[in-house]
Amino acid sequence: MVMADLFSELEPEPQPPEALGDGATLLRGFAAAEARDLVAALGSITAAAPFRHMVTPGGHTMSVAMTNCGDAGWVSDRGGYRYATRDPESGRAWPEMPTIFHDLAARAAAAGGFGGFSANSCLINRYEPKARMSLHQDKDEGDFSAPIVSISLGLPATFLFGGMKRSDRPQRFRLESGDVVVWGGATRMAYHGVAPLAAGESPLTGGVRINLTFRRAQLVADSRPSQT
Ligand code: MD6
Ligand code: FE
Repeated sequence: MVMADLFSELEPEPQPPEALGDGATLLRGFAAAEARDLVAALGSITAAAPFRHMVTPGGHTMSVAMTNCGDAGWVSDRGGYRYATRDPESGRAWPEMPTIFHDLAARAAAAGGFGGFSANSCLINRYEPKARMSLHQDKDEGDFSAPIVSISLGLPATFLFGGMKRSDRPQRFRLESGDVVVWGGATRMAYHGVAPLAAGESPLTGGVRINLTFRRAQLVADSRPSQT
């Protein structure tokens, strides 16, 4: 194998946009060149706001560990799902969103057809083997004109992309490290989830998958909890 092949394996080339649905675009490899810097920036964020397993309003502990950075963070507890300006574990503001996070999310959104996206919230998801995200809609943001930008890092996962009803059979596609999904418009409320993570070893993150999900959340007051 020549050196060029070795490098291209470590850092996949950005691929042309693939439409997943009306307003939903998969940008394979879009974040590959910055993946290492994104993971490096997580260190100080998780030192200040450690990963934790949140509890759903129904009382289930989520298998995915989460934290946030930015002006608002998505949280869940027995009271519901909502955006909060402070980390409920510490009472302090969430760590600042690194500029490279914000700017990469804006560039990805533009590539997906949503110019002018300025994320004020980044939910950071950590999947250990067997961790999964059941089908859900992202509906706590208040402003649904802004897209969501989702970056995959480390171990690959199977993403489930369903329809407007929970019972619609989802399409399945593989998300690799460096892949970005931009999600807005007509499919903004589509049900989606992540299949149980297969064990593996990533040169970037070790035995886990990290997902960064950027949103524009309304911050008039801390948003009202939803219960579903
Ligand atoms: C994940 N992602 O990929 C979970 N939500 O780990 C999401 O729940 C998600 O990727 C809205 C838009 C894009 C996403
Ligand atoms: Fe989601």
